[in-house]
Amino acid sequence: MKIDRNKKKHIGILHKALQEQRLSRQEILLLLKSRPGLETDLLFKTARQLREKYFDNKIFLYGFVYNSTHCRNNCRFCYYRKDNTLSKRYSKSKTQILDISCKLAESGVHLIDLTMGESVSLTKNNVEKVFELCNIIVDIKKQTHLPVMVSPGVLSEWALRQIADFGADFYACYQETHNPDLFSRLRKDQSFSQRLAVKQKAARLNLLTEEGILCGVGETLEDVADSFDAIKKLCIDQVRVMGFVPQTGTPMENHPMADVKMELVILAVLRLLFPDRLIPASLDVEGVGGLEKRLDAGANVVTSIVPAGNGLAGVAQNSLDIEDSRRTVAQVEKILLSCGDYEIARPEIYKTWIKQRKKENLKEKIKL
Ligand code: SAM
Ligand code: MD0
Ligand code: SF4
Repeated sequence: MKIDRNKKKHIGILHKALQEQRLSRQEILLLLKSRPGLETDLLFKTARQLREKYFDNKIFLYGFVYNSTHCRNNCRFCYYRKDNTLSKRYSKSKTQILDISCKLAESGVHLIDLTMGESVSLTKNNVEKVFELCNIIVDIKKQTHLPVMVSPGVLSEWALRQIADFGADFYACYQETHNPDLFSRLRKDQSFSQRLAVKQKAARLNLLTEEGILCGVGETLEDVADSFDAIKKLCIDQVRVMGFVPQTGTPMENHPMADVKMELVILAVLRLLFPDRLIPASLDVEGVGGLEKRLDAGANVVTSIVPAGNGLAGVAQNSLDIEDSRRTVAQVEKILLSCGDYEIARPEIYKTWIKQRKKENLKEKIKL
């Protein structure tokens, strides 16, 4: 019977993935079409098995510091786009950033993610502003003894070199889609090729890199498969998918929220294709209520942990679960315990992973 043949095919592909054999484009597309029920159950199970192979049951936690919500760009999906008069703008001082980072470190996160709207002065190589950021990176590292990720948007090679030299560990910059047409609709007036190339440049400077897919914004499954190919070529260390959340005051405010089931399927396929890389479960899409399902689909990092009482915003969910202290290590730990199988990793485990990846990248990325 046809149904049985499809089921057999599906199981066969998952078996191949578990053995870490290369999957064809057709096989990947079939996985992306997994139907809810048995097919997604098996897909998620395979993703968990691969995660366990490389990370055991250990979960990493990232503290999120959205230090400036001013932005020069007009991404159609984003609450902080320049033209959105409804979005609250703030810029935290160095003292505030350090204070928040220390609180996050004390609470038990493994990394501090310093994120900001794309600033005109940073992109234009304003030396003073670039070194201001570099000094913040140095001081966060000195005071928290934690690795630092920076998410400042597209930077010049010179600015990237400075942040690398001053000790940043990770550079995050999400393409959202690897379909240039869709990109130009989403990130209007921004260069597709520059945004892609900046990750390669960062990698050559031995920064670890994060790439991301935004789903539910009009992409096809072929586009998602293209993203997987592009990510493979980039040698990415952390890879994410986030479901689109409509934002008031933006051109996409009436566009429906992404289908969470699809986000989970993409997340699981990412785990199959990048089994030894970091894959976030972001609290910035459905808050803490969405954590368990993302871990069940193969994620191994909880991102967007935000301390209350500091006037900090999230990106896709600017306030959800923040001021009621739910995006905290304590809450996340409770959820991990209630799920049964997970454990927060000891800080050394994360640091060792980072060190090891940097070493491997030195070899791999020389070829880029
Ligand atoms: N301004 C920098 C940039 O754009 O690279 C740093 C901010 S970056 C972390 C913001 C990311 O959050 C976007 O790249 C996108 O993937 C995600 N995001 C923004 N708005 C979103 C929305 N409405 N729904 C889901 N994800 C969103
Ligand atoms: C997150 N809100 O992890 C953050 C953000 C930026 N590096 C990450 C999108 O969900
Ligand atoms: Fe600015 Fe980043 Fe939002 Fe785009 S996604 S509008 S660059 S903050």
